[in-house]
Amino acid sequence: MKNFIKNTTGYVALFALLFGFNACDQSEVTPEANLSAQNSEAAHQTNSMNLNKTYTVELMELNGSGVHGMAHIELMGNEIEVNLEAAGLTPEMEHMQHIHGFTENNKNAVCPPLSADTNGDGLISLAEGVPFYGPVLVALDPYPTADATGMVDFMDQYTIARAARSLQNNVIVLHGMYVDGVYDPTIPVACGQIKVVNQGN
Ligand SMILES: [Cu+2]
Repeated sequence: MKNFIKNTTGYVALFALLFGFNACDQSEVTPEANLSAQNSEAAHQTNSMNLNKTYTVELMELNGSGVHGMAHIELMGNEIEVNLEAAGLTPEMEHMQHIHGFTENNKNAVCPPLSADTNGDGLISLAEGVPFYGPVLVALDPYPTADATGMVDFMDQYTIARAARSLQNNVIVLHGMYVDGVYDPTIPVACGQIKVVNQGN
């Protein structure tokens, strides 16, 4: 372990992040590490912030659904942890939920305005929203089923592709409600822009 630390000082900080111990408190400190000890506390903080970005999403209703909620996303390398709570969903039904966005450079996803309803039926369909929020980038599955009061409390982790890592260019969309007495699992019922809380620097 001692040689390991000497030879791979750079990994120590990484392991500290991954496994929760603080390398600054280790008694086996190399001379090299001692030289930089005065800066180590700041370095640890910088490293951890560079590796973790946090985002919030305020989910607001679409199509008069009455659905609202909040999501919190933590990005660690190419992994995200998504915590999502929503209310006002159709009880006891499964609700698809996705991160939507565009993979083209500099094209930002937005939540669709009323004018997205191009066929004028009073509802923004999944397809009518696509020009605004783009295709599905990350399916937040297995999709939750709302409880008897229409609430969802969801948490899961995903590996995401490089194209999805500019999370603030994307939105989260929740789907599924009754339309004319028939449950439409695709229709958008809530949407929210992903916003950066911690830029990571
Ligand atoms: Cu979707």
